[in-house]
Amino acid sequence: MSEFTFEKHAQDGRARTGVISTPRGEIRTPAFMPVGTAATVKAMLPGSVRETGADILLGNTYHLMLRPTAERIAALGGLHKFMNWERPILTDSGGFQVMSLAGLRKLTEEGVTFKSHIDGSKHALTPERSMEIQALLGSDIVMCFDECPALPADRGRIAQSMELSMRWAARSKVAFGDRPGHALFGIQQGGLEEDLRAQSAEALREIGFDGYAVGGLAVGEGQEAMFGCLDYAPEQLPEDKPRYLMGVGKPDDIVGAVARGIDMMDCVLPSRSGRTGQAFTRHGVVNIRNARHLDDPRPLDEACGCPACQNYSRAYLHHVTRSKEIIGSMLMTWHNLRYYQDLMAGMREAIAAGSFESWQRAFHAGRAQGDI
Ligand code: PRF
Ligand code: ZN
Repeated sequence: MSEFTFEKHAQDGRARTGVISTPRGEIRTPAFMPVGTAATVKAMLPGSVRETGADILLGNTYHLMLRPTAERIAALGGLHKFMNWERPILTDSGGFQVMSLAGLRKLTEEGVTFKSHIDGSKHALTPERSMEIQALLGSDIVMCFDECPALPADRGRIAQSMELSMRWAARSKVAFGDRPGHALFGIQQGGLEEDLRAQSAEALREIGFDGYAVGGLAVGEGQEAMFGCLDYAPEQLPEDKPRYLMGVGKPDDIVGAVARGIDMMDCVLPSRSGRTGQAFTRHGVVNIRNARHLDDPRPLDEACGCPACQNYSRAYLHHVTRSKEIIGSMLMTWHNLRYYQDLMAGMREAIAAGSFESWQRAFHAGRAQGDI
């Protein structure tokens, strides 16, 4: 059992549920991957992240290559051992983070050169170097090196960028080589242009990957446009391989993406907004910093099994968040990650039961109840 496989267990409409098997454990889909950019899911111990229900974490080539470096992590036994998370890890390939974080970037056919956002030092990333770094980290699911243009962009720019990403995808596949038990995912680009998305999907299928990501969305186009694209993009990709929507999103984005055939997602939202006092609940978003929680003895979400909801009042969470106490970040992050994982578990159950449509109606109805 050292293979990487995807088994679909049930389908309801376009929504699917199943299991990805890897030598480091199973990933139940649809899956939400908490973001552990710098070899930590901020404010959480790995055991706690697992307790929220996560099967897999996301790590970042860009951040880890700059600090502490991929070579150092490899010398210390790999990313799993380094951060004490023995289950699967997916790593993003770096190009997207270079474009959003690094200074002074230069893009060529070969790859991208850039200045570190940490100390201004100069670095280069190519498809070959990205594959090397992700192998040094010991990533279980490796992402192709791609380029993602910010939207809106004109069609010519989107087409050129997509074609470059497809040439990089072919180079990524060669550089990845043959690594049993490890998977390489292609990344579809093409903005909001249906024919460019189709061309991109065709190029990726031609190369052949273990899974396929929909990239280039949630980059400023808005939910309606993103759903418009997801009405066709997932179906352009192989039916029998996992489909991963990168960098999405809010709870209702996630539900809409699963309804359109997406199997995996990642987003910093639950962890990042936990640290700024925003909680996701069954009834909608709660800003715990708001003064109306000062004297509130109720839990954040009465239906939640997390330690923040089981052991503390909104008044306490308000106090520790306002006082910038570390436990505030810990409890709020724990709650949000648990909420996201409960959301995924609820969808998996509903899809398996063939009741995803009524599950979606209940999800939206529960959130429409005004002031919470
Ligand atoms: N490509 C890569 N990583 C990403 C994206 C992409 O298009 C996105 C877009 N939402 C998030 N992260 N490699
Ligand atoms: Zn909770």
